[in-house]
Amino acid sequence: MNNRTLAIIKPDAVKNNYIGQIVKMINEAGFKILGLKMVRMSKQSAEGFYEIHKERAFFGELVEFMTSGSCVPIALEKSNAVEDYRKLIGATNPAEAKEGTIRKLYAESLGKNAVHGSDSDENASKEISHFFSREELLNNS
Ligand code: 3AN
Repeated sequence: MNNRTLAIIKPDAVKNNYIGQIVKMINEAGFKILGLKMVRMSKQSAEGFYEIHKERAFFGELVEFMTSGSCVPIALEKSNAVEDYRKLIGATNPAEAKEGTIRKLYAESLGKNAVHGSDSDENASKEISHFFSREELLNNS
């Protein structure tokens, strides 16, 4: 069964000009792109998106970073999308990410870690809705 996940190319990777390389890796791993845009998130939008982390010590830093420049949210579809995309991006901390993963190749640090990936089907659906209306997804899907 095909399911969905939300990727975000974060401001560090956008600033470093890695959009093309990262989208290529996503394509080559067999994901279908349902939606893609470039946005500069407001503080309110970033706080809403990362609500589950609001009690964490790094929350302020995370919101500040995610609003520091434009990012590229991408809605993706594939069988086993959430798990397969997380395998493709590697561990949260790039120092622990496996060779050949997006974070190993393009992330700067634990905070500035190049890409986001949903952690469950339920969150994927919420996160896709955070950035995309139905009309903005492939064939209104
Ligand atoms: P992942 O993005 O791999 O799902 P989470 O959900 O644990 O990781 O963390 C969300 C985001 O918060 C990470 N992508 C990272 O940018 C940031 N983050 C996580 N832990 C830290 C930390 N200790 N210090 C700074 N930022 C962090």
